[in-house]
Amino acid sequence: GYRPEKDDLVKFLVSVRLKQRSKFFGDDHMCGGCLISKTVVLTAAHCLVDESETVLPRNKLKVVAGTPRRLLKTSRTQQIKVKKVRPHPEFSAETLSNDIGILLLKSEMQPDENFVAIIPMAGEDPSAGLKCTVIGWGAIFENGPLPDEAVRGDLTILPNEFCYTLSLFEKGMICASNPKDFEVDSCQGDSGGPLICAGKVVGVVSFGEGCGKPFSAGVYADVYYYRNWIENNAAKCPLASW
Ligand code: 4AZ
Repeated sequence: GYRPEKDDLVKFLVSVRLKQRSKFFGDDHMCGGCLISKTVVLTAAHCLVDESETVLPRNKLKVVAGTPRRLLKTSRTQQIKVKKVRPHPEFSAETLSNDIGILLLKSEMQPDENFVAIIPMAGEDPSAGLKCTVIGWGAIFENGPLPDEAVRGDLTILPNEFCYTLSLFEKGMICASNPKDFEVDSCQGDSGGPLICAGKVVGVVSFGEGCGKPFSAGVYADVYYYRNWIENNAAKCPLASW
């Protein structure tokens, strides 16, 4: 990825964290996510279950917004506990199908012009060639360290004919890469974070054949494909317009 001077997209990114047992340790960044309303976080299902696909208890999780730096709490940082953990019920850790989920928060995040913003979801099927940006605190290269500052990378949505050449690719998924620089990619720790195209969340970081491999691509859950499940499961929490 690259690091622009001023990031206008980091306000859309939240950190889904695993709470530590001791107050002497910071909470661990586990996954990215984004706010689709003041109380609903969109993320990946694989962030919300353990190895045996058991849903994580809500009291083990929290969501941090307004934190462009992963390790630095500021006056803009908002941390909220989780009321409901809802991975897609048909998520499979084996095939990675339906890798999308939501967290309902115990109280509202307060949008703040520069640091915390709600993102509208895609209102149509993404087409090949669409220019997008992925953002997260994921590893800066395969098996590399997590950055302190969120990193973003510019990607292009690829045609389905190409995506189906990737292992495990199936309906409900989209794939994207940067054909000019294959090192620009999502990676471990970016999972659950948003793939943003024209100001809307189009994908959720899901998986890949490693990170940054030439002629490969990252795989994302297709937000528009799952729109009805998302709407039904965010019930009673009004969402930003489609
Ligand atoms: C991961 O391990 C991961 N290049 C996420 C995204 C990608 C690869 C790995 C896509 O969470």
